[in-house]
Amino acid sequence: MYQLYIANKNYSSWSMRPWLVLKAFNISFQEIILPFPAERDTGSFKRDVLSVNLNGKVPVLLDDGLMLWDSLAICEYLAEQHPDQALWPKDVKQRARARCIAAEMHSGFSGLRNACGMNIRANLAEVGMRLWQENAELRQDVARIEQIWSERPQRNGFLCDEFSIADAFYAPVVTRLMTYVLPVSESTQQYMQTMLQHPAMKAWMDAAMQEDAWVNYLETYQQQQL
Ligand SMILES: N[C@@H](CCC(=O)N[C@@H](CS)C(=O)NCC(=O)O)C(=O)O
Repeated sequence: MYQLYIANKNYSSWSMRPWLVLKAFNISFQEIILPFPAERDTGSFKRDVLSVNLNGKVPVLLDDGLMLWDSLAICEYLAEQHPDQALWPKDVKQRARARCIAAEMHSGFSGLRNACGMNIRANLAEVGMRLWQENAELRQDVARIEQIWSERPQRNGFLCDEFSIADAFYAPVVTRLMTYVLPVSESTQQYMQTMLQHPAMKAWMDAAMQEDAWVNYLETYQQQQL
């Protein structure tokens, strides 16, 4: 059986992507959570990840002696291992679009990623309002994401018709738009609702809300309430 190593569901956006793909397509796997430490460079997180992956990061997928350490490569591998299922869209044009869309996320949007770290539990509306006024790179990234999302086919509401790896790649953006309450269009809000109703997305978000671990170095905008 596949083993997927991930970190906290509240904070780990790269972990979220392959986890959603496995769940959404009912592929059985064992989930191994390696929680981030409360303070940077403490605890056993680094040592535990390094024991499976010398790159020192999650997600990691293990399959029968094979170790994969990159979220997009993991999803590509899963798509190849499960050709009967449409992890990438079956339609060749939608599949090509889905790959472009996922690749753009995988290699870009650092303005959004750096300013608005994933933090599903948090409500950072005031921070979001300030960042929106001050940070042009953030506004540009969100505008580009909204453009990509607005080009989705209307039939099923997902980015390339049915739920695919492309949607999994943008799932952490959905949570960030909620956490920071960034001003987005009605069409964007509709896509967010479509995603939030997906059972795999719900399962991840519910689990994230249950977590209580506080990772200080990922809480850029909040003080821990003791
Ligand atoms: N390009 C990698 C990024 C992986 C990554 O940055 N993972 C973060 C967690 S979301 C991590 O493990 N950070 C721990 C660290 O840098 O010490 C991927 O796509 O999987």
